[in-house]
Amino acid sequence: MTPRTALTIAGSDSGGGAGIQADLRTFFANGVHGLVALTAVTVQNSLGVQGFTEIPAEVVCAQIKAVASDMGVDAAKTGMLATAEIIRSVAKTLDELGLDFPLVVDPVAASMTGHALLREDALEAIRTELFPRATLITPNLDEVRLLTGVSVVDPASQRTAADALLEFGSRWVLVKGGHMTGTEDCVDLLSDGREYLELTGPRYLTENTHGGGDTLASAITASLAKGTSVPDAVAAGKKFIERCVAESYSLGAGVGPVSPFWVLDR
Ligand code: PXL
Repeated sequence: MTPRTALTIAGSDSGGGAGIQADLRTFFANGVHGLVALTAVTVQNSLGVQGFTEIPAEVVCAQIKAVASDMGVDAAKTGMLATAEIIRSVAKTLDELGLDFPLVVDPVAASMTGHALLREDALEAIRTELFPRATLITPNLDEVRLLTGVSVVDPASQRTAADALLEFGSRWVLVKGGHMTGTEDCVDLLSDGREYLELTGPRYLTENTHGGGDTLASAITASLAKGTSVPDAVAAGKKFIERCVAESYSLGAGVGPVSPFWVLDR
């Protein structure tokens, strides 16, 4: 039987833990066929990102058009987009395609080790060009602060951040609470401005969380490709990433990846 398709518009991680590598294995683990529009090639290992080269914007868009016109896209996600030009071109291409599928925008700004994955002015382009077209945006707390100026420290400020982010025009926002300190659990807040759904899960004591944000966003995208509602897709994605964090491993001298290997035993 032909599986549903999910498209990732994102960068490559030479260390194999984040970016399109994380997206493709997450799509596979969730039973959807992964399609790729590569935006950038990063040079990195567990110790950090040494640099990146972006793919020409017209090549990024040609990849999207090639797969959409022939194979069809049931859902898409964006990760590392590298430059404002790529972001503007992707937005235009999505419009040309009619954007008749769910779009998850993970506003990736920097790696966990603090290396910029976006050229300057590009975050503003994500906010103005992609958020209004997004079904769901999935910022972590650093990205929330960069995008809104709100520092999330408790449930009240998490709600303030959700409201501020929804002003940029996405249908739903998931304010991920994983980076909040002083809480025993990881509490994420999902909202469309009417519903405010708190998703609570365990916090695992591991340093090896490389690729965690990408894995969550792509697991959600896979569920959306299968026709799941946004709240159910986010709940399923959170369960998936929890297990991947619980089973993360160290590789290299720095930060190791989250792991979907457990699906092989399912
Ligand atoms: O996890 C964010 C991310 C996304 N995409 C690429 C990355 C990273 C983090 O390092 O390298 C290509």
